[in-house]
Amino acid sequence: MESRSLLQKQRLEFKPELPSILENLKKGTFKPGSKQININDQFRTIFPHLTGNPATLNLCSENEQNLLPKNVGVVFSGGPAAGGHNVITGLHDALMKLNPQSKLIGFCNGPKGIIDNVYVELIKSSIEPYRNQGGFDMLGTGRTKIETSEQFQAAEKTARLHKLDGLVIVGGDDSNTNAALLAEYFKTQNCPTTVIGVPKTIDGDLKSEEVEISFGFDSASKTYSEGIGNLQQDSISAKKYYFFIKIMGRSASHLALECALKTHPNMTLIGEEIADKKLTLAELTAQISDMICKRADIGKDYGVILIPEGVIEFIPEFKQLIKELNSLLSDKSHAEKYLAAASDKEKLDFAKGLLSQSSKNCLAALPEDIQLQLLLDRDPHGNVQVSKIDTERLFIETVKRELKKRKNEGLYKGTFSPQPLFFGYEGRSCLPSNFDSQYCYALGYAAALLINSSATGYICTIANLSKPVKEWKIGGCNLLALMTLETRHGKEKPVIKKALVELKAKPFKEFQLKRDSWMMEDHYQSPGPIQFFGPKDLTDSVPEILKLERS
Ligand code: FBP
Repeated sequence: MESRSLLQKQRLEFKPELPSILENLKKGTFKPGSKQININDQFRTIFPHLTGNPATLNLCSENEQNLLPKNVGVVFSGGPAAGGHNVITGLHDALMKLNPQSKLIGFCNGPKGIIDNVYVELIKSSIEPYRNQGGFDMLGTGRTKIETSEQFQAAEKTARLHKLDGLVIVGGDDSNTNAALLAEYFKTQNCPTTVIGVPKTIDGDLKSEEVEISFGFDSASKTYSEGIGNLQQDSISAKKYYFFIKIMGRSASHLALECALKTHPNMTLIGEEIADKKLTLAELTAQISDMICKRADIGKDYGVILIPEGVIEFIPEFKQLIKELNSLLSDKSHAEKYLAAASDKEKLDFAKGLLSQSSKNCLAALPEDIQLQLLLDRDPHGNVQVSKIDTERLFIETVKRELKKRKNEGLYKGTFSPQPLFFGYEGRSCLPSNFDSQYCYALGYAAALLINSSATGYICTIANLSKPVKEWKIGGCNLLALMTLETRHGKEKPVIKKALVELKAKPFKEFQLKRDSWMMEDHYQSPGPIQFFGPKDLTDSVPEILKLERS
């Protein structure tokens, strides 16, 4: 076994609790739920087989059945998220309970492993060292998108070679879009492999009425909140720094909102609210500066500000700029010329030459390194790589300029010492919280049962997550129920709709109610590290947004 700390060894012994419905697996049967889905007509042409399937499936307990062994493949896709290993241990344990002759193989380093048929057989001894452990290192992960006809053919070849009854794709919105396309393709080719998705992403943006939350969100938000709580204590003790903390989470601000509800910082920007109010960079800078000035007036030259990493995509002038840059970089001939430019300066000049005047002005007003970060290559799904844009430094720069101006006008008398921080990757592979360990273990069982019932093009769902584990309900949701049409790389594509922060929903309302008092009065809370031992309300706590949404 690879090296494990004392705590990691203790975690190997943790036994995730199982929902009551999973106690006798052989009795488990899926029945169609009553929900209807409105399917976009264009989807009927793209997904002729999946459109006919029920929108939801619910696990019920019926007569015990004798089940045939299954060959199942599993792959991690996209960024790591705590709990992924338990999806595999759950899948393995459930398959063995259903029929010990079943076989599980894991494809390595993401979807590329399926295309290139790079795999490992997952047997009891190979999965044991990963129970309740963080990361995706059992298999590795990657962001390759299965999109060309050669890649689809290669995936089919691999599925047939291993006589796979089912393939489980553990991924976020883009990876589950891929799962739907693959499920449809296999059906078209009469390939018997069914495809099942598992909702993974720390971002929390893969959710719907049926998918209550994605796994990894709880552990990531707890990890960041520990750090935020510590910085707040530092801030109120040393009384000299403003911490500008960028919080990972791609476009959606769920993680920043969750951390704010857990820790009560002085200010938290919410991208979705910025878009709704059409707030410009200048207006946001003024808001932050106003708070700093008011706090300085009562002798407070310190504080904590949370900035969601995707905020830049919601500021109107940047939204337009990014749209123009995306279409510019998706044009093959432009992209080639851009890549051929010898220096960063030439790259910038080339891009500026193709932008509208307003976008050119917006880009030119930024520090040069941030200009270049905006021009970075898109990820394979066409997303701007927001984790690589130093938004926290951008705000520090604009606020610094504004405070200098106010000081010259006699409107600000404080001292401004900012510290930029980024909480990101450290939250993706931490030891999973009890919530994520148990949720993922149950998701693995759900995937095994869906494959056993030959369902395809479904994402595993678990309902009642804010209730005790025993009361969780297992199901599947037709991936088409989560899809919409979006422009990617300049073309309309079916994609899973990113779930953004709902400004009318309870979590944001709760934050809105409290934030004014947090701004001036320092109601800092330190949630501390993820707890694995002790009272259940500490060890088994669920995300605040889940509690508020589902109560
Ligand atoms: P997934 O959507 O694949 O789960 O990844 C989420 C995420 O961690 C985002 O929060 C972040 O913006 C991005 O991945 C970073 O990607 P990379 O690992 O390629 O730097």
